[in-house]
Amino acid sequence: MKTLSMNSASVSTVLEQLETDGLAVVPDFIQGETLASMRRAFEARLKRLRWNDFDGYEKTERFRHMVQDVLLLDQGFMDVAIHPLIKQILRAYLGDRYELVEAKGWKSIPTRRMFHGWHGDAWYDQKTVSSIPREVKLAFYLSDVKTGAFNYIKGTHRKYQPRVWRNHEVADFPPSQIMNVDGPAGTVFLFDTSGIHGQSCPILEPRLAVFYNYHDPSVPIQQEDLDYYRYHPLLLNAALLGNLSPEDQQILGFGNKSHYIPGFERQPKHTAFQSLYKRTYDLKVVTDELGSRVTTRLRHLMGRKAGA
Ligand SMILES: O=C(O)CCC(=O)C(=O)O
Ligand SMILES: [Fe+2]
Repeated sequence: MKTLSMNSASVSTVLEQLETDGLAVVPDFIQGETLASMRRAFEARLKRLRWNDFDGYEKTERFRHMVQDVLLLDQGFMDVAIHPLIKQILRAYLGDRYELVEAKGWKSIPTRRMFHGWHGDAWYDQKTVSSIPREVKLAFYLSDVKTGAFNYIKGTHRKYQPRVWRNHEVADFPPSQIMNVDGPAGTVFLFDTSGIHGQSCPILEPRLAVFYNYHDPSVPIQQEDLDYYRYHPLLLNAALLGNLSPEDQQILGFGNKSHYIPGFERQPKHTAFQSLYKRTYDLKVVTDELGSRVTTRLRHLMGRKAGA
């Protein structure tokens, strides 16, 4: 594929960096019309909050507008997720049983506030799993990133159970160990999520970034992610699923019901606000309908008068 580029020589470099540093960057991986089309589709979702019959972003925190299920959006999102060289890297690092378990992105809103500090990603049930199971995120930027870049402390992967790290703890690592992944739109990076990482601060311009999450779905998930149905089976777009190999189907979780919760209902939140909103909107639907009936009647009457 012309507009997704990585040569096979760099596969071994990426793997080596992933093993030793926990992070590897592939500059200019997504280019040209593929990149432009992905960005257009992503920005269309960022135009408004998801509501009623409008797709859009979710807002559950102040400085991020979340776009869920990006594999629905454009062929490029699918092609990156199961690119042959990416699969080669993931298979070597994660083993044969990995799947893509989450594909979402967001716009970070400019701020000087460190709203999402240093951490290793918590995802598995630490009460029953004592090892550190492997998980890789593949991330890419859809905007040029100069500030608010992804930061990673090299070599901290596979050492600590994932948790939030305080700034004073991170200050103990030499600054030379901190990788600042800035770069133009289309930059791809892969990281072992157990390493210490976070978005740097300040963020001076909006940042568009997408994160794909790959791990073995048979590893027990922590309770809060089960409650939220975070790793729901991927939502896919039939138009974008041509030519999938059996391996691709496995990576996308075809037929795997292990994370499927029939009839799932998320614990409701903001219920008073929602009911006020619903009643106001119900009223609007009724007044709109009455208004259009009155207009039709008036037009009818005027027509009769003009004809009389
Ligand atoms: O937004 C960022 O740069 C950090 C994201 C992050 O921590 C993650 O996806 O695990
Ligand atoms: Fe993270």
